[in-house]
Amino acid sequence: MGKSNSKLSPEQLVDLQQCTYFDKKELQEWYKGFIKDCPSGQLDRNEFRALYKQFFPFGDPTRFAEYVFDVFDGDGNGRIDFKEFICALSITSRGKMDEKLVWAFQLYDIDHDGFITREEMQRIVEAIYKMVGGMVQLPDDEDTPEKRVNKIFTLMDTNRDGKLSMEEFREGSKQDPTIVQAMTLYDGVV
Ligand SMILES: [Ca+2]
Ligand SMILES: [Ca+2]
Ligand SMILES: [Ca+2]
Repeated sequence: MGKSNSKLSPEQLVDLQQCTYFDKKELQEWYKGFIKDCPSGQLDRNEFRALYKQFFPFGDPTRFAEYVFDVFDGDGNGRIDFKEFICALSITSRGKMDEKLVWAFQLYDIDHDGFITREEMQRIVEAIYKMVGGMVQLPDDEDTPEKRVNKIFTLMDTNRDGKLSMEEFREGSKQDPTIVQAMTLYDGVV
C-alpha cells in the first residue's frame, strides 16, 4: 500500500516530460486528479470502467472501456499506473497525427497480430456505438456497425484481402480523418 503522495518527484517529472507533451504544471495537476480518483496510484479494470461511465452516462461504455484499457495498460499487468495513463492521454489529446494513428491501430488490432480484421473492427465499432448510445446522429450509410465497417473496408482495404495493414490504415485515415477522431473521443472528455 504505502502512503500516497500527491506530488510527483522532480525525477518523475523529468521522466514524464520526456515522454509526454505536458509541462510540469499540467503533469502535477493531472497527477493530483489521478491520485484523488485512485489513491492506490493504479487503476484496475473496474475503476477504469467506472471512470468511463461518468463520461458516458447515457450509453454503455463497458466494452469500449475494456478495449481502451488494454491499450493504456502498456505492460499488460492488468493495472494502469500514472505513467501509462498520462502517456496514453498525451497521445490521444496532443499527439501528432501519426502517433494517434498508431494508437488507434493498436486499439482495433485486438489480438496484436499486426492486422485489423473485419471482425476486430466490428467489435470495436459496436462497442463505440453502444457507448455513445443515441447521443450522436449518424448518417444513413453508417447507422449500424455493419454499415460503418463496410464503408471503412471499402475505403481502406485496397488490396482486398479482408484485413487492414498499418499502411492501409494510415493511407485510409488520411482520406477519412473521422476514424481517428472516433478514437480520440477522449478529447472533449478529459
Ligand atoms: Ca500496467
Ligand atoms: Ca488482428
Ligand atoms: Ca488489406
